[in-house]
Amino acid sequence: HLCCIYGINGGSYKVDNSVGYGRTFDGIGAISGGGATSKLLINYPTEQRSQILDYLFKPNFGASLQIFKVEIGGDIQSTDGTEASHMHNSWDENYNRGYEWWMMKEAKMRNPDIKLYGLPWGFPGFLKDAYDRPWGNIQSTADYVVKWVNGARVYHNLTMDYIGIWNESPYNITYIKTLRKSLDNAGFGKTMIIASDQNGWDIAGDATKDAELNNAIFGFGSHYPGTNSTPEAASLNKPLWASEDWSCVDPLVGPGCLARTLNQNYVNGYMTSTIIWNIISSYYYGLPWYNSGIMTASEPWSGHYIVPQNIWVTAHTTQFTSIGWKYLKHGYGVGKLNGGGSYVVLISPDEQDLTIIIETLSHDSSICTRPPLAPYNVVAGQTATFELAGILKQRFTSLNTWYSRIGYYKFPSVSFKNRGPLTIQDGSLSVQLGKDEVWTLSTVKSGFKGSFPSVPGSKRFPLPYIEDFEGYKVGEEPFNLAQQVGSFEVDQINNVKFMKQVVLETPVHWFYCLIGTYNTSLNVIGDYTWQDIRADVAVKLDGENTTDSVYLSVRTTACGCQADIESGLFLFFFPKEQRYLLSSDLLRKNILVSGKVPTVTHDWDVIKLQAKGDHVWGAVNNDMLFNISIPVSISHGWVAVGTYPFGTAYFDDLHINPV
Ligand code: 147
Repeated sequence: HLCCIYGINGGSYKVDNSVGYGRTFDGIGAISGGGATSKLLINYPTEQRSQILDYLFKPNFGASLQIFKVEIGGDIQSTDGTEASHMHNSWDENYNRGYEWWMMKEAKMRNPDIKLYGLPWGFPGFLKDAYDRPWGNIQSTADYVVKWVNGARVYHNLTMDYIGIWNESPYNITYIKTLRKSLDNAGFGKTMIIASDQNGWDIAGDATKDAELNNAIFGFGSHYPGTNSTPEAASLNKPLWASEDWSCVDPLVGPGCLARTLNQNYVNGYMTSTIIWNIISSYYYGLPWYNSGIMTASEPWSGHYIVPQNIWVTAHTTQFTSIGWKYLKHGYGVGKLNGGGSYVVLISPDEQDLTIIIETLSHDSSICTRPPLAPYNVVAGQTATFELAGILKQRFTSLNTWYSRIGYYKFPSVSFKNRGPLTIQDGSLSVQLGKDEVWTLSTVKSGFKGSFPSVPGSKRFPLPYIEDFEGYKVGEEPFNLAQQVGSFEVDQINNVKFMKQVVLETPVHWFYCLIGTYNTSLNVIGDYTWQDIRADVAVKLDGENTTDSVYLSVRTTACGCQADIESGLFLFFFPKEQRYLLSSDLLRKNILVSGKVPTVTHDWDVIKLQAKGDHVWGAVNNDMLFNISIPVSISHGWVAVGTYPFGTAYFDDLHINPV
């Protein structure tokens, strides 16, 4: 009786490739973008920056990611900010904007085999149709994406392996076919289309009815699938991916959600890749989904960073597999454990290496952000015996063991501990499994828990702060200024550098982010907890396509996709009309005070704003405009600048001081 040998919850599990293989493993990845999630990483001190990138990308060191997915910037707010488009306008092209190019090169430098995947969340305004979608001129939209793929090759020597459609937004079948043809025509026949990066598998239904569509698509990618796909999606013999998953903020359940998902996306849903949102929480505290990266590094001024257990949970799979390995078949090396949890077995193409990954995550320590998780039970202890058959039995006599226990309030965690070799006797191998554990048993010997001697301590955003933009190259996006709506880049006239807002019309917004439907821009900087603060900025409207008003804001909590409903003290200056207004919101629905501006130079005019205690005063140049009491609800926040509506404006000499 099995019950007497293994205990009531024990089990014996076949590991056998003589029946053939399951699907091919496509790799574990993570996403930079959707949006601006890596914003603060690029100006970290070089030493710490390199360490962080090692934890993410270096093989046999940390998360050792196998796929790197990035946002194709669309000049739109896409969760934590806006990533610049390579084409702000139909007449504009630039392949050096933002930080994704840089980050892809850092990834490739560490791991030349890492696969790259690009996906737009939104598109610049010139591609917008009457329904606020990019399908008015489908060829133009395809050309726009192909230009990005080509820019990657020409300017950065980066080959895009995969390309997506439109993040979590309605797809267009003609567009998918057109994109395929356009990629082929431009020589990118090897850049594969993943569709459709939505929640669900509707695209598979369309592909069953349309051979050309089916041929255009390499694999189906769904978001937050809750480890499940559909029989229809699985029937088409295409890779199925969880092309965005996880989004955990909570350090208590994040690693557990990840461990369960990485295994069970294959066990339950036949998904051969899981791509984690997001790769690194490098955005200000106070922005949405803070700490929702597999790592956190949001203090470029201090160099401080955090390496959470997520890194080591990822390592349990990535350090012992490669893209192209085969999963065994369900029931022959893939399945659920009798006492709760799951296991997967993968084998290298030459059949010389074998890796078993086991997780016993309980319900409460592995709840993901979405979807809801139905109740299930995991026992406190169970013995799992793996019975190798056929050539596997002949070939393998010992496996290296790596162990983690997911920590939560009751139990301390263990992360990626090497427990030495485990002997396989006559094809049989037993492990005692506790609850909330992750195990890797593998012939691969290169597993390694990377580390660095020390990490600098955490510090607050440094004050006083001065930014004159002279240290940047033209076209660069200034550090620390976290553009939320609109795109801001350094420009130069007569040897003077300054920051310019360059978006001229409302872009095609990301479907889930309605702030992108408004005609206004916003760029935040500093510390979300600032209360008493003084800021000055020089502004200028010059040349064509200028905006009507520019603003400086303090105590602003406006950010992300809900920037319209948050508050702040926004001092709007209308140079042409020589007037100002102070509102407590970005959209100027609540005006606190307004009036004339006595002196306007129409050259560089300086806006000054100070909040101290319950009073705020503002000035333009040397004229004090108001000194009034602050509504009690407006207590803290970043400093911000922006325009209303879109249109160009220059900003220079931003000074922030404590008061
Ligand atoms: C996703 C986005 O693709 C990411 O950029 C990021 O915002 C992430 C945060 O969890 O969420 O967007 C989703 C929006 C809505 C749903 C799922 C993902 N939804 O309603 O299920």
